[in-house]
Amino acid sequence: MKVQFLGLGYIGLPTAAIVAQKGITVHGVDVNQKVVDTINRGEIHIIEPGLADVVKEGVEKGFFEASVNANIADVHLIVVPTPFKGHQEPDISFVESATRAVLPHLKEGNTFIIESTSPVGTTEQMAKLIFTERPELEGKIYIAYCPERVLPGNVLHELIHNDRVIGGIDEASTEKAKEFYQTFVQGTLHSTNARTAEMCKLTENSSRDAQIAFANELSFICDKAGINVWELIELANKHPRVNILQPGAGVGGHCIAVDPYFIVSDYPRESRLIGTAREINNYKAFWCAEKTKSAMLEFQLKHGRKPKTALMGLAFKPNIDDLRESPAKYIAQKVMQSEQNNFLVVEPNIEEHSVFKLTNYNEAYEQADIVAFLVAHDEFKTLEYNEEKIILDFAGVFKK
Ligand code: SAJ
Repeated sequence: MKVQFLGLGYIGLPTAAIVAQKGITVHGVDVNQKVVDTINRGEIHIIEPGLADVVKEGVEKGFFEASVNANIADVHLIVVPTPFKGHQEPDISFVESATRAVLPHLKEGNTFIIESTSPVGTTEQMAKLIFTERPELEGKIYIAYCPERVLPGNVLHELIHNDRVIGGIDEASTEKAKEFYQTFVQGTLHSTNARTAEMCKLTENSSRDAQIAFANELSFICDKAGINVWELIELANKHPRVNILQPGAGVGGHCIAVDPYFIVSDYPRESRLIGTAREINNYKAFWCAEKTKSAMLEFQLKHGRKPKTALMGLAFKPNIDDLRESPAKYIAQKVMQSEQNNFLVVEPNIEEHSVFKLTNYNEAYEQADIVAFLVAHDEFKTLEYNEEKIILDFAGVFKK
């Protein structure tokens, strides 16, 4: 069996490497020549624990090679990004161009699988495209959708152990796609149709977004009501059927803050809760920035000098070095626009940053008058609560 991956990013590359580890021949395709060259040297261009070794092994043993051109294979996987265009509308043009790249190489008996997060109907749309361009293949190839659902930082483990939802355009396609995933997945493979599988991925992340929005809404209410939101949630969660998530500085990353819009843009009237959750979580970051600015102003009025403000954390969630789509970074940028000089920016998971001058977290905590915790990194939890400082604990660092 030969397997071809189109897209060698955060999901495509680890999946390709794991398949190659099984002794299956893998051809990886990426539009970026640099990415292709890096992989062919047995190196990687992204950060993910353990990945470097698996890629190196696959390349050295000759099971994994990359190229900018698509080729013939038995199984073709589309694992490219689906960004936004215009006003938060999903852009499936990468999925389409990857499909077009595979088109001339498709043969009878091939399996074509889309993993990219996609709006409902994308797989059927790509099937239509394939059968319009290659009508002789109608009924002779297998087409399915199977979303990835791995957590960044734990990708290698989750790719193998998580359950997968697999939806074909017909039952034969579902079965064929399952055969492929059986080669490396130890979790259960659940069968459905393509539209349900597409919606399932969007539902998983929208559900998490809505639950975080509930926690963030509680944080607004508790701030006004003079209640410690962390204590409140802990107590409410003592109920056997209540499980509230944690408020924070907002929702970041490339999935949870993005995927709900794939539903909202296609079904705006039906998805009011999902859309409102997005608004609440976006507003949370703005609210944290405003709270920090007010604290700085109050300090200046009271003490007759500008405060030193520590901004603790820039990553999009605790204990990672990923700053993309990070609410903490947005807050830091927003707060620092209004004032000059008196900031200490902290991110213990990165060495340096092109825009922010970084300070060690202990030093920043010691020197600052105002300390805004934007991410609950483990390092911050080792700090003693200091009554003399103005502490804005947006991330629950000091929750009991
Ligand atoms: N967050 C909170 N409060 C919480 C939990 C998270 O504010 O109680 C925030 C985080 O700080 C972060 C954001 O939400 O800013 C997202 O973090 P996350 O850990 O919930 O998720 P991601 O984006 O790292 O990965 C998610 C996962 N989806 C779910 O847990 C439903 C992952 O399994 C998916 O594979 C991934 O999205 C994806 O690729 O879609």
